[in-house]
Amino acid sequence: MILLFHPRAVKPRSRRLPLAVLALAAVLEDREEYEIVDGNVDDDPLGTLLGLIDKHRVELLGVSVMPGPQMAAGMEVCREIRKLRPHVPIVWGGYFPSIYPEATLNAKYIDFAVRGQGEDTLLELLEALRGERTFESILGLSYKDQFGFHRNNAERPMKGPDAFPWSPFHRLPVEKYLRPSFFGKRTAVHHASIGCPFNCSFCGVHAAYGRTEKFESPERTEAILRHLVERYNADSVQFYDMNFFLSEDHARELMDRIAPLKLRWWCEARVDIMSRYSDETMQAIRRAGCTMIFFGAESGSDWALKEMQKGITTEQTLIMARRTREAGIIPEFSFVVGNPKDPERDTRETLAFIRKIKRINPDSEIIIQHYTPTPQRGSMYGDVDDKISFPTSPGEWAEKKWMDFTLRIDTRAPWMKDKTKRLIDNFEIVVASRWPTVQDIRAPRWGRYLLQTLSAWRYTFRFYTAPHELVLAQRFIDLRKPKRESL
Ligand code: B12
Repeated sequence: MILLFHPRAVKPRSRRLPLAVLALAAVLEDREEYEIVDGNVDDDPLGTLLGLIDKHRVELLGVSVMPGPQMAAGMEVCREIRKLRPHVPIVWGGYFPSIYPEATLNAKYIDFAVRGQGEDTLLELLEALRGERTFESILGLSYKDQFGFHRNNAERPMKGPDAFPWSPFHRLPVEKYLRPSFFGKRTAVHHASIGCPFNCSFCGVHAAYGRTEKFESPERTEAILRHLVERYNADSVQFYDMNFFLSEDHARELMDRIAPLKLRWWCEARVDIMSRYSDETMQAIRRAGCTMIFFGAESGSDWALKEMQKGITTEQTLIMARRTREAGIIPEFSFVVGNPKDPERDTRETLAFIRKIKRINPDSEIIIQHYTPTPQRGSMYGDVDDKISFPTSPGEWAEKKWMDFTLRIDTRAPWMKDKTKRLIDNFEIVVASRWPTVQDIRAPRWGRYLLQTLSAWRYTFRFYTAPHELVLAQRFIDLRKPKRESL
């Protein structure tokens, strides 16, 4: 039997269908005996895994690991399994081992790390464990050889989603995953592509997958969504693709196909691409149920955007602030503030830019994070390699300091003065109070009103220093922060 383990990543209310293990389950279905254990629904995943190991001949424990709290949860369970059932081989896959294969293999309790797309690598790893092929022959695999040396095989070229079967949703208690959100009462998730063709200096996607994006056919996206609607009563969906929209023709076809499903949905897109779309396409997107679009605006400085290789301009962000307002779609603009080259100037210009966006479209949701580098396949932008020494094991990544780094709470970046960090954090508190996110469906109306009233004078007079009263009020109301939904 193969065990697929998805360690706990979020609070129960933010639980979502675990797409990574579902994608792996799809290639095991009807071919291998397997079980999925998800720490987001199972309060005692260690006990469940041990029970399964004792009952079946378990050939492999596959663990899906994103950087952050999910990594720490996976680490704890795997350590125990190695201690209590040392005969079970353990493989980690997902963004953590893809970006940090060396740190992954430094853990005694991990035997293999799968980098990038995992379906074929998992099947080939099973063959190798059964003596049917060599470990050297498996693309995308990192492993320890018989002398304990780390071996990193060549990258695996990516296949498009259509090359693999559908997710076997019936293997999970789907109703537990369709949670209420701003978008609906039963919100599903879907990934209609894989990878990203862009090369932003701070992002982990091309570090894990290289620089291509492959799309699912619109027919298949429609069919999967229809299944989620008809079989599980999903009424809304979050698309997790890095770029839900690339070619305008593809977007139009997909919109025409999904409009009849009457879903309300959220997706991620780019301002450069969408600012070129026609008004008719924007309307088709709205008619198809698009409610909110997340845009990585990243900075209010064109020089910083160029430095980060983002490939967009501030003008395009402003265009999309206006066009989304006209179309009746809420834009969510995310910023990574404090560029290593000139963090003070970037911060100053970005804060002023956010104020400009709010004037054009006050409904814009704003996400502010510190610029946080992610190790890349090549050298890192901003000479970060010389300035930060990254952890060398999962245990070190799980320390508070590095958890704060991963969660972009405090990157402790050597280029950032404390004064600048404080300014960014205080500004974020003031903006989040002046416009409490619509995505927090639990925040009471009086709470929103209180925050708006308390913060109005600060925003008007640009006085962001020491907003203690707002911190207290946000805590009292327990205001949710979009994109910071971890434990
Ligand atoms: C969904 C998602 C989430 C969800 C949770 C998902 C979950 N694991 O439960 C939420 C919203 C909670 C979330 C939170 C965070 N996320 Co997130 N998230 C994503 C997102 C949008 C999609 C991931 C996904 O489902 N992909 C679809 C599946 C099918 O692909 P996959 O995960 O890559 O899986 C494939 C392979 O990796 C591999 N594989 C995966 N697992 C395994 C296991 C085995 C055994 C094998 C063999 C293979 C294998 O095979 C799979 C199929 O090919 C990605 C961006 C993206 N579009 O990829 C960011 C992303 C992964 N997140 C990221 C980050 C940073 C975070 C946060 C730290 C953000 C924050 N500031 O809080 C938190 C921390 C989460 C935590 N608590 O640990 C980064 C990670 C890279 C980095 N820079 O470190 C990404 C890449 C976003 C980005 N552009 O930077 N996230």
